[in-house]
Amino acid sequence: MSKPSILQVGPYPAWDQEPLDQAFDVKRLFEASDATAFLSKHGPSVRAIATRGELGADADMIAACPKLEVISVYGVGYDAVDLEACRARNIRVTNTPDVLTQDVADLGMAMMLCQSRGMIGAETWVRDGSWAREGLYPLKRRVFGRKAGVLGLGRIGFEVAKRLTGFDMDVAYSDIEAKDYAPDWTFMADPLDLAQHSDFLFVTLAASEHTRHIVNADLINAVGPEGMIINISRAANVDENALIAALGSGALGSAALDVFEGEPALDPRFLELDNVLLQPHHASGTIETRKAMGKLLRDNLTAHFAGDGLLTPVL
Ligand code: 8YV
Repeated sequence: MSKPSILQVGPYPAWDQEPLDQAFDVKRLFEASDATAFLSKHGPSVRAIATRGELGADADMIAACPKLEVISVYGVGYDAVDLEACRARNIRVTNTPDVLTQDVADLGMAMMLCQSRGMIGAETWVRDGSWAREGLYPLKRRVFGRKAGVLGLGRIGFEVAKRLTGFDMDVAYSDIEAKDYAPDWTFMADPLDLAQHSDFLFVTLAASEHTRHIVNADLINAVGPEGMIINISRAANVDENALIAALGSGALGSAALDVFEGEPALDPRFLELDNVLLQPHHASGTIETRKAMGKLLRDNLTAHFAGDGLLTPVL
């Protein structure tokens, strides 16, 4: 039997590429110099799309694949997949939840600690001889015992809140409704109340058109000049213009960001700011998690073509 044709939107590590190539007839869109011509040529035979969280699959890509049955996302976020186009054609969608939760929460903690304690500057202080020349590194703000807010108490937000409890923090969260699995944390229905409460505001919401710019100028200003916003979700959840303005004026103390509008390009104004920690969208980027994500992506495709139920369906 011939192997099903799949469209691969972005690269994967070699340990994923090899088994993918063995199981499927893989059409590598990311290697094409002319994506439109590539899609016109190969789209008609494609039965599945293998993509990544931040790359997704837009309406044009889906339309170019008339025999498309399933989209498998390497990532928990599927906001970049046009779900309406999928629903209209009964195309299944899968993602890779759970396997990445702990690592994403860990990076959130690392970003908070790194930025609050000025670790990047401290490293430079040692390397460039400032320590020997000028003495003690400037004092920074503590983390433990302060107030934290988690905006979106899903899988990742829950693990973030759990870790914050370990820092003896006063933890509150905001979500559509209070969660019965979070009895120890204060529920605040209004994200603005959460921002006012927070020295550290974690953005852990699954992105959708409903959450776009939910972290707006009012929320950012409510976190305030002593506060920090940590975004490990999607850039679209935060109004970047308002964020850059508040970081520039000091209305917001600092930020730590793993995601950017238009990434991997980013607004050059971020590079001018010394109160923001910039990370290259790698919260799930450990060898262990990426291997698990790759396996789950393939297992979903295999299950689909075997006629079994999808392991982690979105649609
Ligand atoms: C990316 C992500 O998929 O899980 C998500 O939603 O955005 C990430 O895990 C990862 O960076 C690989 O591209």
